[in-house]
Amino acid sequence: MPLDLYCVDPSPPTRAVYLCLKILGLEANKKPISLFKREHLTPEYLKINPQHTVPTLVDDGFVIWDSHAICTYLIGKYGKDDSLYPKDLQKRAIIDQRLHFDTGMLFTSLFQIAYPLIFLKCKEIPKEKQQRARDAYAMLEKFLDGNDYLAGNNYTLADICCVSTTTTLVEAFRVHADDFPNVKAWIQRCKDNIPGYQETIQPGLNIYKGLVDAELN
Ligand SMILES: N[C@@H](CCC(=O)N[C@@H](CS)C(=O)NCC(=O)O)C(=O)O
Repeated sequence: MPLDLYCVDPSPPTRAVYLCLKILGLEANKKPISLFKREHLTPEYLKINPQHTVPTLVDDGFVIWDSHAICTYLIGKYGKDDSLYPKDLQKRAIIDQRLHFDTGMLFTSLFQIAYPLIFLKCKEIPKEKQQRARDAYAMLEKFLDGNDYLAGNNYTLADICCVSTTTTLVEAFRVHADDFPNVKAWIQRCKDNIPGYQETIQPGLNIYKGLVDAELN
């Protein structure tokens, strides 16, 4: 079962896949890509993934990209049970909603703040982008009302993906944690209770923090 993963350690979607692999007890051959060196735009990489995003998984010749699609594929093919992504349609629908929220709201907010900061050296975050990030935290806060995790009281793929993006957004756009107590407690819960969190999410987050700190300090 040769799994190849094109990856960037500081990238939140990459680290969500690292965590999913870890929970599933899988190993992938890591193929690091440098966005700074524009290796995602080489003809070789574009042949694999014309959308030129990272992560991309190649499973014995089968290619799939987008962290959410990669994780649901891995769980479906290699998961020993369906706890991360239940087969029950309504439970699954809630998780899917959170995954789309990750793409459409959390990651978009992060990208709009971090890309200009890290790649274009723009230190000012426009007010509307700050507001969008606050709106994203506020929505997470609501999803977590009465729940320990994003889709109920057990961690699922929704938490794996969203916590990777949220903790990165927190580095790029620092809000007062007391304004979002549910989010703060959820992040801590994920750190404490999702096995493999520290080895998979934290090292790349530290690199990301270094990139952001270099621009902000
Ligand atoms: N929705 C995608 C987002 C992937 C994405 O945009 N990754 C960034 C790195 S964090 C990237 O590859 N950027 C380069 C590009 O889009 O050209 C996922 O979850 O995999």
